[in-house]
Amino acid sequence: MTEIKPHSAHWGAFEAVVEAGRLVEARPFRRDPFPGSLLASMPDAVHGAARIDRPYIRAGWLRGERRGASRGGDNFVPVSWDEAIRRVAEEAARVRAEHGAPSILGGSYGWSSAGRYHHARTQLHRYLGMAGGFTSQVTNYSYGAGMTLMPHILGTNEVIQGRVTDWGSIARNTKLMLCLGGLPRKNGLVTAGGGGAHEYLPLMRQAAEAGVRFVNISPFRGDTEDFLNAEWVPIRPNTDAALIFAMAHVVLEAGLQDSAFLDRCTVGFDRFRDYVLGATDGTPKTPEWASAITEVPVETIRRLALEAAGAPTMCTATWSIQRAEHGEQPWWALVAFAAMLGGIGKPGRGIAFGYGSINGMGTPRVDLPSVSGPSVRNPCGAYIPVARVTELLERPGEILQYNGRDLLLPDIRMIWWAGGNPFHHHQDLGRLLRGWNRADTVVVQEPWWTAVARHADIVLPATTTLERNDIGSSSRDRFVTAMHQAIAPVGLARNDVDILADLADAAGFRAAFTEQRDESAWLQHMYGRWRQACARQGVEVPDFETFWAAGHVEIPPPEQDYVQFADFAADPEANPLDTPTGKVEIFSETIAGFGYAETPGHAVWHEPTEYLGSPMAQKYPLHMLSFQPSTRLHGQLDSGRVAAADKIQGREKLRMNPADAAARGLTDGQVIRVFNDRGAVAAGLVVTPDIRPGVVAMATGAWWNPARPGATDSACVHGNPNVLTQDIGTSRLGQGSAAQSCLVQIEAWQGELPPVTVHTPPPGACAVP
Ligand SMILES: Nc1nc2c(c(=O)[nH]1)N[C@H]1C(S)=C(S)[C@@H](COP(=O)(O)OP(=O)(O)OC[C@H]3O[C@@H](n4cnc5c(=O)[nH]c(N)nc54)[C@H](O)[C@@H]3O)O[C@H]1N2
Ligand SMILES: Nc1nc2c(c(=O)[nH]1)N[C@H]1C(S)=C(S)[C@@H](COP(=O)(O)OP(=O)(O)OC[C@H]3O[C@@H](n4cnc5c(=O)[nH]c(N)nc54)[C@H](O)[C@@H]3O)O[C@H]1N2
Ligand SMILES: [Mo]
Repeated sequence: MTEIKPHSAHWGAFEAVVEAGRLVEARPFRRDPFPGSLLASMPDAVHGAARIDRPYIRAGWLRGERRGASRGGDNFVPVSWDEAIRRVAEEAARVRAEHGAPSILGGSYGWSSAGRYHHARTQLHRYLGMAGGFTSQVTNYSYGAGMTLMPHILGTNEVIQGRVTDWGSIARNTKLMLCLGGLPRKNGLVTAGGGGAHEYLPLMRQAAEAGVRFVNISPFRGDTEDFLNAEWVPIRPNTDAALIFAMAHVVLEAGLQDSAFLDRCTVGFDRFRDYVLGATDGTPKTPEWASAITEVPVETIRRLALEAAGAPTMCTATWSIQRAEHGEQPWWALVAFAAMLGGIGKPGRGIAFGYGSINGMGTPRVDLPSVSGPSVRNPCGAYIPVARVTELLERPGEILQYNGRDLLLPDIRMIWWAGGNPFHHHQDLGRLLRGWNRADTVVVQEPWWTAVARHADIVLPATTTLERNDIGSSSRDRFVTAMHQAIAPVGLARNDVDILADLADAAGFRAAFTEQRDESAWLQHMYGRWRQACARQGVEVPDFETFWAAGHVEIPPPEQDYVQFADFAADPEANPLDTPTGKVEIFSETIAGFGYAETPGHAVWHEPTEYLGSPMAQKYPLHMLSFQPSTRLHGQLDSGRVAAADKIQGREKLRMNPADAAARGLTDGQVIRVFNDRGAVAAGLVVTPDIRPGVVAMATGAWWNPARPGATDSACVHGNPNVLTQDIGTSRLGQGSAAQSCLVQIEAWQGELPPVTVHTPPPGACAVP
């Protein structure tokens, strides 16, 4: 018998087709105009050999190895749920009593599920918050530097997170769209919280058909689709700020800046101008100056600057641009440049970050909240900016400077992750593991034997969304999806909330944790709250029963184009920005006041330590970009067929220019060794002129597979770029991930090629029968 259930994932809403208790197909949501390709991997992932069948404890931990233990190479021992719960409860209580609440790292960063009630990280935070507190993580890997900067200079993060000027307004008004990092189509496969409508591709196409001219400023031609007919400007990575300063220089020299806008709506332009013209540091930021840094021809810089000043222009940058050393600078410079053009707040003009970074940016929609789960305040208040996790583990008791504050780094004794994978998302994985091994105990809740589960002491198998009921919802999408349970839990997997409720029980607060609601009561409660919020904004949505039976709710798109900052631009006195001056802060007294040499009060050019112009490029002459994968969501679905079909001899692909391949005697399709002082990875070579010389690019997400599990210096045989990436904060202001600042060298893989073993259970563990 075939059953069909509505469901959703970050990679799209779908119908779960179930036969004999197994998911056999994830059929795209009928209303989706351009459903994503990742759904095909779901049956493989949900029922595959990488599922964790039951709870496990690391053999060494059972023998009493705690702080300083080596993790990742040990055997796992199967245990009952009762024992697993008892051990975790006892250890959490011991650590809390002996070392205090901040010694538990429970930030648990990661994407976990689209379902908002069973969202593992939210629930873990509730549990740990109620238990007395934990060290949390703030900001994110996506745009941590940008989201720390923007409130200072634009008074909002809406310019990154959406609602931004929509594509309709761009199609109708924009003549030129400058896209730093391009508009990668693959990023539109994903919506955090799940999406019913993948509208990014058709909306972008409409803008092209309406005559918008696109410029893809990126080392990779593939960052725009052919139908956009984009001009490709193959810039050197990490040099975008220099390009923007030079474009500003051209506009200033020609006297084309919008002085009326600058006077009325911004502060600090004079100081920016003095910097660009060289009055402050003796270096005029001319096109000649920038061309030497960026390798963009002088004539191109001049032409693009004059074109932007002469026609309605939208400026955008992908989020990737700021995941680099000094990643705050190109974004801040772009805000200043957009302000010079005077288009902020005008139809189809101005600036926004991430039109090319995720589905739903610039999609017309009514401004409504998403359905959200319950949350609890962290009573101990300890936190780090998320991407500083290794530093936290490395230097307890020391100070970390961040955004004007001095944070005391706690001594972490217990690490707890539910719904995220630091051995996917963090940089310099060998160094992370050395820090990780300093903990007494690591608890991981995961459905799959991902690298984070493999490096845990206590492994608690979690259900996937298909094994429970939930609601999928994103503030960037018009559909709210009923996620009906489609199959029974796989193996002995349990829901994260139920695991945590049992732990709360052991600590005496089950009733507070569950609020005495079961799953169904929680879903009705959350939906009811959202329905009320909609009603307050004059939007009527059906009651829960109607929603649940229909499988989704659709909020019709608005009829008017949305233009971000329109009220402000029309009357900045009446509608000030939420900055200290109420204006666009081209110079920020607040940031200058922090006294960080690397982030004075306005955007500046800093040479990154690792980029093609730095001395290190003598030894490691290739700049490696690690971008979001088209074949999965980060590490999720890596065990599925879509990701597998894209690999070369089972290794992640790396793109390289023919000139660089020829210089090394390398050919398309061969397995190569990518290395630097931090480590080495195997990869499958793709030779293509679409990537500029000197740059190579590799998707993130192949599960970390050290040849010698447990070693912190062993080559990854599968192709995880984070073995090689640099683990530094973007600056003391943003402390974001700087994954894109990474130099490497490449040679043919010599000798035997070890097999990829990371998609099957580790020693001691069994596959689900
Ligand atoms: N080099 C490099 N590194 C990067 C980036 C880059 O550009 N370059 N990008 C960064 C960015 S922007 C991000 S957002 C991060 C992403 O990093 P993560 O969000 O940590 O990556 P995911 O693989 O999505 O991890 C989510 C984990 O949650 C698990 N999970 C899913 N559902 C459930 C559930 O219901 N319960 C439980 N307990 N677990 C569940 C999944 O199996 C998966 O292992 O990576 C960052 N890392
Ligand atoms: N299919 C799929 N889509 C996703 C995700 C996924 O895992 N899979 N993850 C989602 C998440 S969590 C996030 S945060 C977003 C991330 O969205 P982004 O950060 O925008 O995505 P990336 O693919 O990392 O980078 C986009 C492009 O930037 C270019 N680039 C890198 N460095 C530079 C530079 O210094 N200068 C210039 N000019 N260009 C550069 C690269 O060529 C790259 O292809 O994607 C989301 N969308
Ligand atoms: Mo992200």
